[in-house]
Amino acid sequence: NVHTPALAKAHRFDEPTSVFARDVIHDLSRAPKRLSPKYFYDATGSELFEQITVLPEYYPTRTELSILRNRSRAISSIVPDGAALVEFGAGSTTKVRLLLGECRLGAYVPVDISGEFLNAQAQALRADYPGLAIHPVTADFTAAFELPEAVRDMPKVGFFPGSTLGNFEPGEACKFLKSARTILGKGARMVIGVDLEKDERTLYDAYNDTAGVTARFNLNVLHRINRELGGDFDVGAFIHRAVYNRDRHRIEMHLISKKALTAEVLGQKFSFRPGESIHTENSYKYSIDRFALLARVSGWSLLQSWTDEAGLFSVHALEA
Ligand code: AVI
Repeated sequence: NVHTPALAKAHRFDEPTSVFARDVIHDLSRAPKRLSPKYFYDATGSELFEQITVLPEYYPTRTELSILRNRSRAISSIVPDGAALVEFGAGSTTKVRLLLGECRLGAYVPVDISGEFLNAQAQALRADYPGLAIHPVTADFTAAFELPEAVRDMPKVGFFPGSTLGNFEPGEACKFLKSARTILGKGARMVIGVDLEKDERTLYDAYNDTAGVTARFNLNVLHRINRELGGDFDVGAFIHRAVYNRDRHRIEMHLISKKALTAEVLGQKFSFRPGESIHTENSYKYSIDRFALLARVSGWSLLQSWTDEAGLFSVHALEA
């Protein structure tokens, strides 16, 4: 499992099947080169992402929080009494806490690949909401997983804030929404946060902050390869580039090699031309209509959408 710190700690290069190693070798062997954005989030990357969420230029987190806060009653009204709220990729409990006051939940089911973090968060939530049944599930939420037996007969509501859906390719986003529908079952509902398409300047600035945190976040994936896979990337020879691709409705993040160089990872050599890119992330931006279409082809219908006044971000209620 790629999130298992054991790989990082032990530097076990004898694990050719480790998913991280396999993906890195495979993705750097492609033309053009790429790396999956899921590998941003080791301990350092997760900390850098936390810093991104409070940057003045990075509007998504604070805007989504404002929508959840200002519309908590309306949003919670789609959650039936006694429902199990299943949060996909429950990082921190900040967002769900905004809804808990307004819902009479049967249970809260946070699902995350990192069991340790999940259990710590659940513990803190239990202290603040002693009456709430919390059933954490350690699983990769993008794949099929079983809901706990205790919530089997409860109505289900999925919760997927953070616009993480935007980091999925459209096909993957559809696959995830279909899989969520299967996991949650017939008649389920879902509350999902989605970043909206907007003027290019705002988008550009959000991924090119003046403090350089996003650059460090992007470059950290090379440090991670060096740390965990014994790579020898000259990280200082790469620069962060984030551009908006209007035709494809997405911010693209790249790491650009400033010069001709070679990096070795697990005995494999990768050569870079000056200016060559590793494509590290896409962050898709939706219009309400394009999101409604994606939801529809994925087996959901759009019940309602909420946005902030400036129309920067959206929160949607879906029904299976
Ligand atoms: C987690 N995800 C929604 C962020 C985004 O905006 O796509 C990741 C991120 N990448 C650069 N800055 C933030």
